[in-house]
Amino acid sequence: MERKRVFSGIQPTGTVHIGNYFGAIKQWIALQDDYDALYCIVDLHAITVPQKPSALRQNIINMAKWYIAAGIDPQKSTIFVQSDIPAHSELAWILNTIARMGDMEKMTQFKDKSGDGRERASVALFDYPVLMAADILLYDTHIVPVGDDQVQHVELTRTLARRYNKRFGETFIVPRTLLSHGARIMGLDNPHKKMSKSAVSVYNYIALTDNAETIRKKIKKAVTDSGSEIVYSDDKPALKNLLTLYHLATGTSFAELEARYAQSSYGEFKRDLAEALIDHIVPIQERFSAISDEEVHDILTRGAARARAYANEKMRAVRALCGLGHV
Ligand code: ATP
Ligand code: LTN
Repeated sequence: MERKRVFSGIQPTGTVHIGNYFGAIKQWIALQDDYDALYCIVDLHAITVPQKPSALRQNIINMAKWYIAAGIDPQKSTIFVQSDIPAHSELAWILNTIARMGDMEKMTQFKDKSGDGRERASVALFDYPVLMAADILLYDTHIVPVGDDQVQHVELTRTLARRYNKRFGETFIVPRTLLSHGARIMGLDNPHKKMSKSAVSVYNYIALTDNAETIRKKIKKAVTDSGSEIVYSDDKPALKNLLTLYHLATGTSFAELEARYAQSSYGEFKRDLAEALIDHIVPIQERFSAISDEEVHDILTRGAARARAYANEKMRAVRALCGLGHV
């Protein structure tokens, strides 16, 4: 029997942080054994805000290296670059014709990202979720593992799939979201907002490129809650976030961590947390440095060939159902 498909992607926009890693990449690794996994580097999404072309190119290569260094195995999974497959843009255009302004105006990420600059935001930033729907639907994806900020986009994808199927005939699989335990890692400087690569302060996140000294410094500076008890509770959002990171880096349960640190100060707890993160991240950094650009180019070329074959076939069916073209 054919394996079900998983699809996910990250924008090659510079910093990869532990929110991206624990919220997305880490669960991709677990899925690649049981699913036909496609992991994309979504450069067309990245240009919805201005990018420096030379930096974008480098970020694409680096993102592929992070995928591999973290444990995505190119023998098991298809790793590829979105813009290598023009069908993503073509399907996005077709889906634009069935997406409604009312659907799009509900999208909170656009509101967050455009903020006060709505009038100056690109049309592409507004349309971003439709391109994401195209990414997913093009490959008959069953499962989309993402952090919780993307759930609304997968919901839109489901709406568009159903609407298209109803209007033109059964074509797309209606996918579902898969959330991880690290689905929402919060900023170290503000536990009420998600950790983000577009944060103003570097003390918001721990990047996968941060060295041990930087990680120690950032964890030391991380905000904590009032009181001194180390407990996992909703009314202690900062500690909850730090305990989540500790759990994700080591696999130790919250109950065990609470017991271990029952008599400890925040300082001691943070020192151990920093070391746990360093132990987890340093081996990934070592693997990153060992991968050459040539190796990555080969992997991305092979990935694109596989993705293209599937995408082209799907687009032939889509065009025919819509009545596009002349043959
Ligand atoms: P930005 O914050 O600038 O929007 P980003 O850090 O969210 O960027 P993306 O490329 O948009 O980066 O996200 C890649 C993946 O990482 C997505 O699946 C997203 O849900 C996940 N992710 C991002 N931030 C977090 C976070 N703080 N916690 C958990 N998952 C996250
Ligand atoms: N919007 C996502 C990235 C993304 C994606 C996708 C994730 C683009 N296309 C398809 C899953 C499936 C984000 O991380 N901000």
